[in-house]
Amino acid sequence: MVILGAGPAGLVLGNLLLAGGVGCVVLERATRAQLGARQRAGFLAANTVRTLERHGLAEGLLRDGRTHTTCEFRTEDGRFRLDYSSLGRGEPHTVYPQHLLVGDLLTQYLNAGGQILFGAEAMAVQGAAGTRPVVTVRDGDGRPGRWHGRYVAGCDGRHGAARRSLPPGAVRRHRLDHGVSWLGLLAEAPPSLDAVGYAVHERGFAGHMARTPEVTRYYLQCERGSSAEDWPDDRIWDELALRMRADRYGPLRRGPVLDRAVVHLESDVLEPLRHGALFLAGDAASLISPSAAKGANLAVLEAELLALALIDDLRHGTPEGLEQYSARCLEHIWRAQEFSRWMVRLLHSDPGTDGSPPFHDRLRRSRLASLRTSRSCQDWFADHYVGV
Ligand code: RFL
Repeated sequence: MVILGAGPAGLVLGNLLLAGGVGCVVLERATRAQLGARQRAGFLAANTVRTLERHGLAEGLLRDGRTHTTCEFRTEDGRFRLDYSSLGRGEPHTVYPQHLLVGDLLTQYLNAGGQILFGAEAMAVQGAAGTRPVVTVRDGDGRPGRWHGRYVAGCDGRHGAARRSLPPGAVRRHRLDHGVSWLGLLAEAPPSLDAVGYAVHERGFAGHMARTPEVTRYYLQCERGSSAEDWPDDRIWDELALRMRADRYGPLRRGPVLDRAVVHLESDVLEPLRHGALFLAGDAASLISPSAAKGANLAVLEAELLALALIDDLRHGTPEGLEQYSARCLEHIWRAQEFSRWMVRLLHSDPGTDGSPPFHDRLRRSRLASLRTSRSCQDWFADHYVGV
């Protein structure tokens, strides 16, 4: 079994396959140091934590992760808080930075005797329609190589070799451009509030998410086409303070900006998530906007489904799980996509295609008002906000 990519999807899959007695190799383009330094997600759903716990992969996050229960909305109509852990199914998030999770998964994989090649870039998956697909690779010095397996798992993200190797017409790609860009940044500063902060302002959206006691992630909606260089530290902090209404609700705790990048909010879903012997999981299967923090959670869920199905097929000769893999994942993916789109429209005015921005803006305010006042809307929100 050949796994492309050592992100959350590839490493959960690798660990579960090893535990299930299926041999595999992980091919990872980055070096080990690069992998450990890539800070991305942080909010893990209760279901994700249970999944990792079930397979003995949650020791680090249970020890060092922090429970998170509340979000705060700051709008032109005032401020309100939702303790989502006491709404709906009543579940919290666990905040545990993705690079720490990836580090834990990697350590466990290696300790279990797992094989991984760093600096090995998969170039293409060939012969996926047959029973012995081949992955061509190039190592850090440009030397070519080839890996065979009964199956290949494409866990190498949206720009990986798995997607590129799909022949035209083999799968459909459904795509949505949300029409919004965010500057995502990590600041070496403690969180400024004990909640996820969502600020809706006439100058654009601003978001606040705790990562660790020393590091906080912020988002700032920015002009399409703007670049990270347009945003020096002072401009970032002044704009965050304005949009988060720091004068009214309390100052932000400032610090040096460690990392900044412009993210254009887009989503896509591939259908089906399989071409012959090639299976897709994580961002390679579906890209989801970061508005609802679902990407890493979906990656873990899909990796578990794929691992159990592969073990059933390869160890017990039962192929049904593999046949159902795509349909089962797509059900979760589309629900997450729907909620993520709803979040975008809660936090941004949809420019619309019908020339009536003020109408869409009133709809956004009305959505927020429902969330502020309606218990059933809050229960629905909590279930979708935390669940995958
Ligand atoms: P990854 O993590 O991108 O890992 C893919 C791995 O494949 C390697 N690779 C290759 N290896 C070999 N050959 C090739 N040709 C290769 N091409 C690529 C890469 O080096 C990499 O190591 O994909 P995976 O495993 O599917 O995991 C997906 C998640 O990383 C992603 O969905 C999340 O980070 C999304 N996301 C969030 N998700 C959450 O659940 N909660 C969050 O709070 C959250 N916050 C975020 C996020 C994504 C963000 N960005 C990057 C837009 C915040 C941000 C800013």
